[in-house]
Amino acid sequence: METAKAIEKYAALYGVHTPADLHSAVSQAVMEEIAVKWRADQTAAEQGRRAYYLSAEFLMGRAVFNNLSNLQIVDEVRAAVERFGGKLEDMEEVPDMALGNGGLGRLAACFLDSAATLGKPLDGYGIRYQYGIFKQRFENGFQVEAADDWTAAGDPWSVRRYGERVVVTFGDMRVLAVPYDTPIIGYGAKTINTLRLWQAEPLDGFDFPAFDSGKYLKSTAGREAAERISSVLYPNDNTKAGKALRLRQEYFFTSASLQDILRRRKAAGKSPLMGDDVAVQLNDTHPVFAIPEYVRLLCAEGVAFEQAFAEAKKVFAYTNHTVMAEALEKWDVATVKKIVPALLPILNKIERALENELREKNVPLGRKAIVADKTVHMANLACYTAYAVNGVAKIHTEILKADTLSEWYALYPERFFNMTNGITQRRWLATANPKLAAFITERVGDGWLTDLKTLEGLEQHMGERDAAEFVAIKRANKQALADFIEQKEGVRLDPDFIFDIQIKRLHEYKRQLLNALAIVSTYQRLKDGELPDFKPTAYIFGAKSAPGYFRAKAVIKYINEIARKLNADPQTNDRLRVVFVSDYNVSYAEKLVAAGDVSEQISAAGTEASGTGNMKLMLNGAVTLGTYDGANIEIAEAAGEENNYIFGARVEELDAIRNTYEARKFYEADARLKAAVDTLIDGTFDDGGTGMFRELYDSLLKGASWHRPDQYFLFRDFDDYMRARLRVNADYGTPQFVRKCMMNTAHAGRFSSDRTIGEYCRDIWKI
Ligand code: 26Q
Repeated sequence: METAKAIEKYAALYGVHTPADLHSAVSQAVMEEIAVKWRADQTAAEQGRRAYYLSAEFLMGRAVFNNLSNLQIVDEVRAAVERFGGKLEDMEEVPDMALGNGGLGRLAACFLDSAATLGKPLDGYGIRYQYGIFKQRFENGFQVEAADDWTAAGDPWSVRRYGERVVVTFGDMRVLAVPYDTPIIGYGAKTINTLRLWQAEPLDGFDFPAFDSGKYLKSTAGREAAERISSVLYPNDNTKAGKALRLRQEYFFTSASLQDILRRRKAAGKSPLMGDDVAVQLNDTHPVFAIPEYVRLLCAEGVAFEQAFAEAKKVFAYTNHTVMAEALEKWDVATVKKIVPALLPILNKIERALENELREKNVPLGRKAIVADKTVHMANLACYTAYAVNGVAKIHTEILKADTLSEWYALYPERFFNMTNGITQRRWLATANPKLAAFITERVGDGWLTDLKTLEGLEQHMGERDAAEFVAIKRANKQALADFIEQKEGVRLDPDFIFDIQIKRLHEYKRQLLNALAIVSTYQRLKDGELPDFKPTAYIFGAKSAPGYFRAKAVIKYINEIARKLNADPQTNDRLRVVFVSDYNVSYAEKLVAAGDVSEQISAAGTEASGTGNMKLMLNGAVTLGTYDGANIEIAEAAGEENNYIFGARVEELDAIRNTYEARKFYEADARLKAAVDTLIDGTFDDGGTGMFRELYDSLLKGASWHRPDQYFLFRDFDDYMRARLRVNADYGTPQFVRKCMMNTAHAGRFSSDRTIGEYCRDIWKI
C-alpha cells in the first residue's frame, strides 16, 4: 500500500509518458520504502566479522522485477501501475545494468543476491562504467557494436554519495573516486546489502589558468583523462587486453575500495589491521592490486612492511575462473612503474619475501615469480598472499591443483578449496519462469525460494498429469520466446519444434563452431533423404564476440549464413531452423532459459572452468547435451547421467592425444565431417569477401603460428556429438524424455548460489 502511494506521487511529479518514466516512478517508490531498513542494515554490518566481494564486473541485469519479487510486492505494484493505464511489462524496455562480460560478472551478481537472502554481511565493490558491455546488432550477418549508454534515462536504483568520495593517486594524475550505492535486497527483504561502484571524476574540474588564457579545449583535457578511467568496460572475456587503461581501472577501484574500508573502520574506532574481522574475496586477478595497495596503506599508517604483509595474508582470498593461458593476467613492470609507481617497491618486497621463504623451504622459484622478467604475474601474487584459493567446479579445482597452479598447491595444499558455482533461483526461476515456479509451489510449497534442495520433492509429482502440465508450461514459454524472437529478430519459430539452445560468450573453446558444423551435417543428410524420423528442431544461439576477436566474429557470420540458407530452404525448413539472437544479455537469457528443451554445453573437456548457463537451463527443465567439462559433470551426477546426454573425449584423453593429434586424419576418415567442414571453403556460404571462413578452415586443418590444427578437438568429438544429438532427437516427445527434464529440475538444488555462498561463509570467510 505504501509503495502504491509513493508510485502515484512520483508519477504525478515526473509523469509516466514512457517506460523509463514508469520505471523511475516504481523504482524511486521502492527506494523510499527500503531506505530506513537499508541504512540500518549497513550500520548493523559494521559489527562483527564481514566480507567484501571485489570484482571488476557485476552483470546485474534489470533490477526492478527482481526487487519487486524479493520484496513480495509484485501484485500490489502491478495493480498500482494498471490504475494509471500502464503495464508492469512496459518496464522490459529499460536497459539492463550490464557492467560485465559474462559468467564471472553474472556470478558476482548471483552471489550478492544470495548473501543478502542468507542475511550475510557481504558488500560488493566495483566500477561504475559509463558504458557497459556493447550492444550488438547484425549487419549482413556480421556483428556490429554500439555503445551501451545504460544511464541515459537515469539510474533510479543508485544513490550518488559524493560525500564519501576518495582520491586515487596514479604516477601521472590524481582523480576522484565517487561512490554510487545500489541496494541488494535479499528475499523477503530480510537483509539489504550494498553494491558500491566507483565513478572516476576530475579532482578539480577545470584547469582555470588554462581556461583564463583562452585555451578552453586544453582546460578540459584533465577532466577527460579522469573520466576515461571509468568510461567503458573492456569487452574481453577469457582473453587479455594488456592495456594501460585497464591497469588504471584495476588500481582505481581497488584503491578506492581499500581506502573506503579503512576509513569506515577508522570512523568506528577500529584498527586498520583487519585480518580478524574482514575477508576480501578477489574475483579473479582483476582486483589483485588490492593486495599491495592494502600493504601500502598500512605502511602509510606507520605499520612495518612485515606486519602489513602478514595482515594482508589474513584478509585476501582469491578465486580463479580460467585455465586459458591467454587470460592469465601479466603486466609489464614499465607500465606498472608509470601508472602505479607507489606499488612497485611493495611488489618488489613481496617478491623478496617469497624468495626468502622458498630458500628456507629449499623449494626452487620455478614458475612462481611475482616480479620477474620485467613482468608482474598477478596470479602468483594472488596465490602467494591469499589464505584461500579456489576453483569454481570440482574438475576445475583439480586442474588448478594438478596443472595451472600446481606449484602453489605443492607449497600450500591447505589453502586450496573447491567452490562449485551456483545461480540464484530468485532470478532464474521465480522471475524468469513464473509458470514453472507456480507449478512447483503448488506441489512442494514455496520453500524452494530459500532452500532449493526442496525441489527434490518433485520426484513425487512426476505422474502423467504432472508431466502433461510441465510440458504445457514449457510449450507456453516456447511460444512466448518465439513471439519475442519474431518481434526482435524478424524470424518466426514454431513452438512445436525442439528448442536447442547455446547461449554464452563466443569463444573457440566453447565450440559454437562444432554446433554449427553439426547443423550443416544434419542439413546435408536431410537433403540426401537420410534421417527420416528427424524431429523438427530450432537451433538457437546467443553470444557476443570480443570486438577484436576475428575468429569468433567469423563463427557468428558463419552461423548467420547457415541460418539464412537453411531457413529459406523449403525442402528442410519444416524440420530445421536456425536463429542467432542479437544483443544476448541477462534479460534475453531469462526468456531463453525458460524455453529451452536442450542445453548445449559442448566445450572441449578441461577448458570451461564451470559454466553457469548450464545450471540455469537445467533448473528450468532442459536436458544437458554436453561434454565432461566444468559443472556439467556435477549436473549429470546430480540429475543422473541417464537423464542427460554426455558425450565426447574426457580431459584425460585429450591430454593423452594432444601432442600427437592429427586433425586431418579425422577429416579424411569421416566423409560427413569433411562435407560439413568443406562448406567453409566451397562457396556454400558467402563470407562477404573477408576470407574469414577460409581462416576458420585453416585453423582446423593447418593451425597457425601460435596453435596446432583444431586445438579444441572439434574433429575428435564430431561423431560422438552427432550421435548424442540424434539420441536427443529420437527421445524427444516421449514420456521418458519429459521425465528426464523433470528430473533435471528436481535435482538442480545443489546449483543454488545460496549453497555456494553458504560454503564461502563457512569455509573461507568464517562468517
Ligand atoms: C582480463 C584482462 C583484461 C581485460 C579483460 C579481462 C577479462 C575479463 C573477463 C578476463 C576474463 C573475464 C571473464 C572470465 C569469465 O567469465 N570466466 C567464466 O567464469 C564463470 C564463473 O566462474 C565460469 O562459470 C566460466 O566457466 C568461466 O569461463
